Amino acid sequence: MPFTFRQTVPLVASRSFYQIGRVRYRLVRTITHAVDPTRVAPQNATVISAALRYPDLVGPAEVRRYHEEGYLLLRGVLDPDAELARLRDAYVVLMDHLGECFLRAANSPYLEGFADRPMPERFGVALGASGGEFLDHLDPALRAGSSDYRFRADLPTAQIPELFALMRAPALLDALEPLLGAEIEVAPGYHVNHKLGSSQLELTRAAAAAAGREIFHEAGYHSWHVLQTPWHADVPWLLADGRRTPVVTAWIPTTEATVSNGALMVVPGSHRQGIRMAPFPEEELQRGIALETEPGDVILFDNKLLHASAPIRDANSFRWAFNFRYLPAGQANGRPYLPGFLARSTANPERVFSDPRLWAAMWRAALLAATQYAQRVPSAATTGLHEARAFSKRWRELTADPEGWQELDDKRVWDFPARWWGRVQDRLGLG
Ligand SMILES: O=C(O)CCC(=O)C(=O)O
Repeated sequence: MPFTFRQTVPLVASRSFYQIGRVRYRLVRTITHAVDPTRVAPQNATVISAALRYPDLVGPAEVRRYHEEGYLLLRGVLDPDAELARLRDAYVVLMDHLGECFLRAANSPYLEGFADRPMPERFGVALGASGGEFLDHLDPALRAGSSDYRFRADLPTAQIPELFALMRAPALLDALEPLLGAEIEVAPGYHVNHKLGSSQLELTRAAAAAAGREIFHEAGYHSWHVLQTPWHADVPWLLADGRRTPVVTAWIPTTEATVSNGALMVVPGSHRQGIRMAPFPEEELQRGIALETEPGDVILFDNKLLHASAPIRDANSFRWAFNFRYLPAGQANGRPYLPGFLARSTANPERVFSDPRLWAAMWRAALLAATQYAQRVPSAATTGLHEARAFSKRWRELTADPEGWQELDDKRVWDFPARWWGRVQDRLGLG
């Protein structure tokens, strides 16, 4: 059965603040975030209609608000029936194909009738039967630096032309240009986040058990994708040399995202506190607001902004969002071993990257190399600024053009200059 979107409803939900009672506060704190999940963006939140397109969509006032609040919620930037639908449809084909591969490999009883299940169930079953490995192909950037990451060249990759096309969508770049300038690079780290309702999660666990796999066992990773996302900022996951780069995340829902099914939550202004990791002050998290969105809306936010997802209370919901990251061209992106590309340029329009097949080939080469030399991908947590700079510089030299990426399976690319590689090894305990 093809996946159909739930009917979107106008945003009439209360936008007023709710006080958190003492007892409930404790309960919420234990099971979700220390904020009232029913609290949605108040009337004066940074919400902008796309009735007028760039330069009116993000003008000087919005740029000021972005810097003050750390985010902008832009309504109707993308066309849900064109740009988003194309990607969604192609992604469903990819997910189904990958799902079937993992189900066959696991000899899963869930293979029977798989194609007849609704899409959210197919997703849940594939996730469970693969023990989460399914996600490593759909969203490789988060784990490609982990020592146990494995890219399987025999399976399809998420680098499909429709994903590339959405990353370069003119309306998205128009909205970003006032924030980043006219030279815009797409960062290598993109993510896809599905939030599963309890009925799908049950199926996921059952499919995992049938395959003898564990799921949600690894601190953070699979849980981050499909359970409630905990409060965090994105910046600490970048290598140290990328942490001062003004990265903007574009969060793009393909389904409606509400306070009951995992809307994105943000703490306005929290980006001004600099680079931080959990735990965050309770009082600060209580200022968190949920930003309800529909397909076509885009949330832009600073990578130092604290964000999370709202609890998933609807048992059958399936919230699905992509997020892409953008930065001013030429600055350190914090993950130099994965391929980004120039998406817009006034200075060098001829260098703007437009070939989805080449982009896919670059990712393939990068993921194979990261798999083969996994223990040599520097950890963001332990690699100092000096080493990070040297590492990025070397990768910029190696991969300045697509040829460089194609040659990454050559072992020599991972043989770093001994004078600083020794220090990285010491820090990582690899000596
Ligand atoms: O979609 C979500 O709920 C969270 C996405 C996110 O936090 C991230 O990828 O950094």
